[in-house]
Amino acid sequence: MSKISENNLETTTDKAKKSSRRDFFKRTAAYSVGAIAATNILAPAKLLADDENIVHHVEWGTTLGDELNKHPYGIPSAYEHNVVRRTSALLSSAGDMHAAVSMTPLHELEGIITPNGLHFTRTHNGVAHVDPNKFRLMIHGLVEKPIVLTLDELKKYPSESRLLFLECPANGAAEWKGPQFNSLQFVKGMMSNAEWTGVRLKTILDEIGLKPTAKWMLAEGSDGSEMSRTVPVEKVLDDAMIVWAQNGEALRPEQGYPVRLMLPGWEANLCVKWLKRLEFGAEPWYCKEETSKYTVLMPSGKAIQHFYPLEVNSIITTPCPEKPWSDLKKGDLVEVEGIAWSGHGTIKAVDISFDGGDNYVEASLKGLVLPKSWTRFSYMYRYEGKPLLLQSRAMDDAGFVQPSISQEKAIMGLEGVYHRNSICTWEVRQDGSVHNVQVRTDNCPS
Ligand SMILES: Nc1nc2c(c(=O)[nH]1)N[C@H]1C(S)=C(S)[C@@H](COP(=O)(O)O)O[C@H]1N2
Ligand SMILES: [Mo]
Repeated sequence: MSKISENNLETTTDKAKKSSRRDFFKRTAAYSVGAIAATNILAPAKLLADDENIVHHVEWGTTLGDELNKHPYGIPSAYEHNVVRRTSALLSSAGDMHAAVSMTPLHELEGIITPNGLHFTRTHNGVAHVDPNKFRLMIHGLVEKPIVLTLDELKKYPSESRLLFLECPANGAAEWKGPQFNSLQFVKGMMSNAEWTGVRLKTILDEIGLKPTAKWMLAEGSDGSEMSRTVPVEKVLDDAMIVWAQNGEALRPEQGYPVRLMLPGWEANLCVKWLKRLEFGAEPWYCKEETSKYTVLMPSGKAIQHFYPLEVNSIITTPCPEKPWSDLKKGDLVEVEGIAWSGHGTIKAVDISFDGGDNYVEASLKGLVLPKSWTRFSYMYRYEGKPLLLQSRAMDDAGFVQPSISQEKAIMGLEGVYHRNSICTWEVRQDGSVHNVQVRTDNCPS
């Protein structure tokens, strides 16, 4: 296969520990064999008359279960111990895990909600632990009535809940130079999707009055990094939120407890955590995070500033390097699944290619299809037992289509760090193993 460039790096995920999940899958197949045979989704596993797991003799059925006060706050099954966020020394400041990122195990997620304990986390100075009684939010600058709010006061405003993705613009940054990680978690895990609850910033500003000269808002965090970004006032008045809840409970410390800024569809870096101050001004602040970082370097040597929304994007999550098709046999009907999202709006359609982008079929979108939120896509495929170059290509309702790697490189050059949204390719080999590769389809620098 000459059109792919190989990835030689070992995966950092622990495939060996996945056996408990695989056993469970087999057991389910055997148990519901009648229904499955009718639709011919799986070749029915051989039923063994002496399989003692089918009806009786399971150890949990012959003893008392746990007392209900054992875990006042619930925890996942011990068998799911391998479903965790992961860090990489490569994606940290010289291996220091205070200025680092931990990645969501996308291959283990179902639906579109990321459980709070699995939300990807990026910090510049470690996870701050804010005392909610000492929390204050100051809103000042070009406003009529500057205010300082306590947490209780903030929560008195009418609240709103929205399903929104959060993605670091550096998601997949290592991949600009060629395939780096043979892992979905490390290629695309700097993103998550959750239901966020809080107040629209516009609601507060309607009350305290924005001066007509206010064009920009500075958001500043209270953690040791005092991370700051400036946001144009149009976005602030459009759909910006100050949120205090995530999937129905208080924000996790990692996500900015007690309060963070949420800018739907925009770079997660702008969504300042452990929020302490919003200041309105006439000009952008040009903070460190928008001058030396989070600018987009173009081939000309010039850099684009104020580059905010995340582009239309998608990734196949089944199969993937962590979830190979090794158990499949020729003729099995199997579901290809993935996630699509766009900071510009709602996902319109997702195409899937099995041959590296020469031909595409349309996937179906399943479940909720919402703006600036993950959308699940699915395609039932008859496995031919042959090698594949699997790709997904998403389109949004703003008219954007995910570019090929060649198209993206032709415009953005090779020195990119942020906003990588080109089509990803999983190579499915003859043995069903899945590998992160890059496909060159037209004339462009490789
Ligand atoms: N105060 C503060 N806010 C912050 C950061 C930080 O280090 N400090 N990191 C930013 C970056 S770079 C990203 S990608 C997102 C990550 O949000 P998450 O950790 O909730 O996923 O938070 C942003 N907000
Ligand atoms: Mo980030």
